[in-house]
Amino acid sequence: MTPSPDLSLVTDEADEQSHFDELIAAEQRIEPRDWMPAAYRRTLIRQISQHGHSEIIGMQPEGNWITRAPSLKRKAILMAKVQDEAGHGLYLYSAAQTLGITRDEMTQQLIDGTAKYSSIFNYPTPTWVDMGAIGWLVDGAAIANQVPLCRASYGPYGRAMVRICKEESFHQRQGFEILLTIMRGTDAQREMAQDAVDRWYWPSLMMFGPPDDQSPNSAQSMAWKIKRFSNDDLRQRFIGMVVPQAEILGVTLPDPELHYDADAGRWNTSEIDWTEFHEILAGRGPMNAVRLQNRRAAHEDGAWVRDAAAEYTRKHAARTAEVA
Ligand code: BYC
Repeated sequence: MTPSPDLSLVTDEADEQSHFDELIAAEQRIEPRDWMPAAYRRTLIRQISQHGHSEIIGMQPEGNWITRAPSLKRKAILMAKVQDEAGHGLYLYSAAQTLGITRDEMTQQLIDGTAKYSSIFNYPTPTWVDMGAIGWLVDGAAIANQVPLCRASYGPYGRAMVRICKEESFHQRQGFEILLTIMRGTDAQREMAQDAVDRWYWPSLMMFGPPDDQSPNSAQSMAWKIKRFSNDDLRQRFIGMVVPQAEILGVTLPDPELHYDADAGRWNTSEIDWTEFHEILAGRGPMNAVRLQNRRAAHEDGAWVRDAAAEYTRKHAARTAEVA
């Protein structure tokens, strides 16, 4: 005899789904113990863990300059910024862990190259002025992308983003201030600043992801209110933000086509080099191999710390059991 299907389970699942849909429609937050569709959970794990990896890998291009910062004050500021990025990585990994993935699994995906991290961190930082350009443009793009994520429908992600955005906004200002100081210097310094802006402008625009018509995840992520704006809309906002700031700095954005089309209400730009973007995503950017190699080496060098912590936990549990 064929067993009859358990209709109560079907109804439960349908009820859970409609409760989830109602929460999303009412701008309520989904919390870790709430029911959620498996694909929503997978998307969040993908985005939050990749975001965490970006913060951790993002420590390298600037960490490269801590020992060579031009003054004690600049060194202290840069160290604080890089430490903030480690903190952001940890908040994000913690948020992802609430969805059922472990920190070990995420780390493994990063070091074996199966998880992505932001394309932007695969470019070199050959000069001190790059610290200014990164702060201004890269952290500026991060803010444009991340402020809407403070309203992400998943509670732990949205709450982590609130603190992260506050710190990013300090990072952006320190970068702008480095550039402003250098632009008030000699002609050679101004040329260095322009060169750094030329190198970082286009990669910053790529941080927002592929164009909307080539972004497979956007529609569903926006329906779930994880993403609040499309990749192209956020890119437009960012351009609107940096154009007046470039004027104040006295640098030129390296796009001769850039102008505001008042009728369309949009910035017109030259075509972004998406081939370069896809090469980087495929692991063939200028610094991909170095970034991953450094991360792998740091993980291996830290093995003794993990072993010691595990051994301490084991001994502590054994002692507690003895006393009991
Ligand atoms: N780089 O369908 P799409 C920081 C991938 S940290 C690499 O549009 P989605 C900072 C995308 O993952 C900056 N990969 O995807 C830190 C997807 O691949 P999978 C990091 C990219 O998720 C230290 C595929 O392309 N910020 O600012 O809807 C110092 C198709 O894309 C990139 C975040 O992570 C990219 N640029 O939208 C200073 C923010 N773009 O996973 C600064 C949170 C796309 O399907 N993340 N891809 O294999 C997001 O907002 C979204 O995930 C994205 C992409 C807008 C990035």
